Amino acid sequence: MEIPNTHPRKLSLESRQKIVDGAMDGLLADSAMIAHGRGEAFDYLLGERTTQSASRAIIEASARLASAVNPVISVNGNTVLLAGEDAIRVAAVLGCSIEVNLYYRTPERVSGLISLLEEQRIAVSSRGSPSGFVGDWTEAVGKVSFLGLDPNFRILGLEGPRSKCTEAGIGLADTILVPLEDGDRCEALVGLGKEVLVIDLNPLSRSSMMASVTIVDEVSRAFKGILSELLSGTQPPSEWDNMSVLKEGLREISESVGRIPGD
Ligand code: PTJ
Repeated sequence: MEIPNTHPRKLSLESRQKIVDGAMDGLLADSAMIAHGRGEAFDYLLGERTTQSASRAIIEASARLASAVNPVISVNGNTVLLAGEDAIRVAAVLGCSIEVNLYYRTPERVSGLISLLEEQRIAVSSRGSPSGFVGDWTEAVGKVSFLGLDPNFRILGLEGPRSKCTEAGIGLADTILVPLEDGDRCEALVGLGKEVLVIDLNPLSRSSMMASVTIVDEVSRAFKGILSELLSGTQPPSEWDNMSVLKEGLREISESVGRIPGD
């Protein structure tokens, strides 16, 4: 359905449609719509904007990604549907891999999501380089590896299929960017000594609280913010008090009262 540009909830309705289409194509977990609805509710409370505290977290996460030796971007079903192209742009700038790592893992979903990423790669390449990028964009985008199909490694401290990952990706990574992560896996990755950078609209989720840096923002907005930070030059990582930034996020939610979403 074509949504007119003037519709105040256009972006939100388009995101919903991506999730509906992804579910019909068998790419998403059965509970993906519940997760999306929870995210939408928090985004509504935040005023559907990147708040000041989220901007600070984007700057810090970008600094840590830029200074990482072996960064990787971990994606699940919702992330590929909502922000796959944005994730590929960030991976191309960083020169890192994207690993499909699912909570509700089936080989069919992993291969379906990797096929979708391959389609998105073509679109990202053909739309040209983002402003500030120096180098051969087509080559940088072409070099991004999509991992996850043949897991050969386990995340220690986690039971079952969700512990499966690849050694070349999450296994050897020192820094992992994980949107919409689950709390247990986040805790296990932090326990392994990795830097875990989470994107989650819910500042009270276990992953938000467990992460090294939490970006309380919508996944596609957060990736766009990271891309722009990486391309404008990052500072070295700083001392970071994640809990105080999460509290600031909660304060910003209460300050959104009176703001009309879409404004
Ligand atoms: O694809 P899979 O199998 O890995 O499954 C993915 C889901 C998302 C279904 C699974 O990880 C899950 O059930 O997640 P949760 O526990 O519901 O957590 C999702 C978190 O992401 C919640 O805290 C939501 O607020 C948040 N969230 C949802 N949509 C967005 C979001 N954060 C940022 N941007 C969004 N668009």
